[in-house]
Amino acid sequence: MERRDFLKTIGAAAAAFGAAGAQAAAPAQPNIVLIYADDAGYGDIGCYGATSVKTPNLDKLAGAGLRFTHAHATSATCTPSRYSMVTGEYAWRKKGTGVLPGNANLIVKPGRVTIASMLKQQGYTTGVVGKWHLGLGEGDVNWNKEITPGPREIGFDYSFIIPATGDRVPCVFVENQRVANLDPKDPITVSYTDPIPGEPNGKDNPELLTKLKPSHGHDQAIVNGVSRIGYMKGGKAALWTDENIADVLTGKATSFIDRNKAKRFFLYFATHDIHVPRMPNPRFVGKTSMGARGDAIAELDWSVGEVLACLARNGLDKNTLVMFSSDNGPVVDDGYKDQAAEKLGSHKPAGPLRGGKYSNFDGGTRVPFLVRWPGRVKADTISNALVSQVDLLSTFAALTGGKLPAEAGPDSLNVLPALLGDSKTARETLVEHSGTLGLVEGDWKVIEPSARERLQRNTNSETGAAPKPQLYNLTDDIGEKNNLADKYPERVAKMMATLEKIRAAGRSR
Ligand code: NG6
Ligand code: CA
Repeated sequence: MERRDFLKTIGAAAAAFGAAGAQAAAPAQPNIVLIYADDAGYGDIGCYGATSVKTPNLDKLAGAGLRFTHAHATSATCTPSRYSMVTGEYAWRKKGTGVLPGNANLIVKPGRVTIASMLKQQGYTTGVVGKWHLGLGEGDVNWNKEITPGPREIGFDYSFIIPATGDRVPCVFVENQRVANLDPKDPITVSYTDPIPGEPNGKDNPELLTKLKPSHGHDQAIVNGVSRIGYMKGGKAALWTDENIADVLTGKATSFIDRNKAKRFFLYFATHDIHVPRMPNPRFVGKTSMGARGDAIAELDWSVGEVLACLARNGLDKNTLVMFSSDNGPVVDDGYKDQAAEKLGSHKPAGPLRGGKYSNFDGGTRVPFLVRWPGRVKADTISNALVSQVDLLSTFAALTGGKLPAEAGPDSLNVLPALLGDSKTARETLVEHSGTLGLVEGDWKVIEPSARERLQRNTNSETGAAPKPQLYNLTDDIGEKNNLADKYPERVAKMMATLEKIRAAGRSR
C-alpha cells in the first residue's frame, strides 16, 4: 500500500471509529435513506397527534430517533420543494420551478452540485425511487427512447420513477431513463395541449370513469378508469395500475437496498402516497374510517415499515441514517371525489397549524420530519430547532466530509448538529414559499402582502394571502390566528427588510 493510501485508510478508520462515539466531529459515512412522502401533513401521522389512522411504523421510527416540530419543506407544493431539497437553492429564486406538467424538461442543470452528486463524490451509490416531478429530457420528450438528461445526469446511479405525479400523464414508470415494460410496437404519445384524436377523455367520456371521478380538473386522458391531467396514447403494457404503485415502488426501494447492502448507499425514496388519485391497494381499503385519504396514510406507513424491515434484515440498522419527511402540507379535496372531505371526521391533517398545501400559513410547509440513526441519534427525543429540507445538501456534506464549492447550495445551511440532536437550535431565519413569501425569524413570522386569492381554487385551502403584511408569533400562536402586524409595525418593517435582503442577495449561505 502506498503511503498516501495508507494514510487515507487510517483516516477512514478514525472517522468510522469517531462516529461511534457520542460527540464525533470526524465525518462519518452511514448509508442514508431519505423517505419522502407526498402531501402528508403535520397532523397526519400518529407521532404528530393523529388518532384516526394508525401509523405504527412511523411511530416506531420516531421512537427510535428524533422528531422535529419545526422542520419545513421549502414550498407548499411539490416541484419547488423537491427542487430545493435536491439543489440546496430556494426554488422561488428560479423561474420555471412551479408544479410541472408531465412532459416538462429537467429543471436541474446537469453538472450542478446536488444532494446525489455530492454523495456520489463521497463514494456513495445513489438511487431514486418514486415520484420525481423535476422534469426529464430536453425539448420534445420522446418517451420511446432513452430519456436524457434525467436523474443520472444529476447524480443518481439508479432511478425508478413516476415522471411527474400520479394524476399526470404519462402513467408509466421510467427505470434508468427508459419507460419500463414498453412495447416498441405500441409507442407513447403525450400532449399537454390538445386531445389526441380517437382517445377517450374524462370530459367527453365520463361513462368510462369506473374507478374515480374528478371533483375539479383531471378530466383528460383516462388510464385505469381514472381521468388525469394531460393526454396520452399508447404504451398499454407499460401503464401502471394505481392500486399497485406502493407495492411496486416499495419493492424497488427494498431491492435497491438489498443490491447495495455491501456498499455505502444513498436512497431517495419518494412515495406516491398520499397524493391524488388516492387508490390504495385493496388490502388497505377500509383500514381507517377516513376513506381513501386515511387508507393511503396506512399504506404509506406500510411502505416505511417495509424499508425498515429490509434494513434490519440486512443488518444495516446501526449504519444507516433514516429520515422521513413530506414535500408540502396536506390537502383534503385535491381534485377527485374520493370522499376524503366527507369522511375526515375529527382528523386534523395539519394538526394545530393553519392552512395546508398551497398555503403561506405554516400548514403549507411545516411537515413531519424524523431522523433515526441508532447509536448516534438519541432515541425518543424531540427537537424544536428550525430546519429546512433545503439544508440537506450542506448537512449531508458536513456529515460525510463532502466539500461544497462556494456557488453550490446557495441557501443550504449546515444543520448537522441539530439533525443529530447535539444542538437544540439551527436556523435563525427561514423563508417559506407558496407563490408569495414569508419569513420566520425566532418566534416570529411575517407574510408579505399579495394579491392572490384567499382560497386556493376548489380545494378550500387557505392560501394565507392578504393585501397587507401579516405578523404572527408562532410560539404563542402556532395556529396563526392573531395578526399582530398593526401592533408591531416596526417588527414588520424590519422582517420585511430582512426578507428583501435574502431575496436580493441571491443566496443566504
Ligand atoms: C394541481 C392539481 C392537483 C395536484 C397539484 C400538484 C388540478 C385541478 N389540481 O394543479 O391535483 O396535482 O397540482 O400537486 O389539476 S403536487 O403535490 O405535485 O405539487
Ligand atoms: Ca406534494
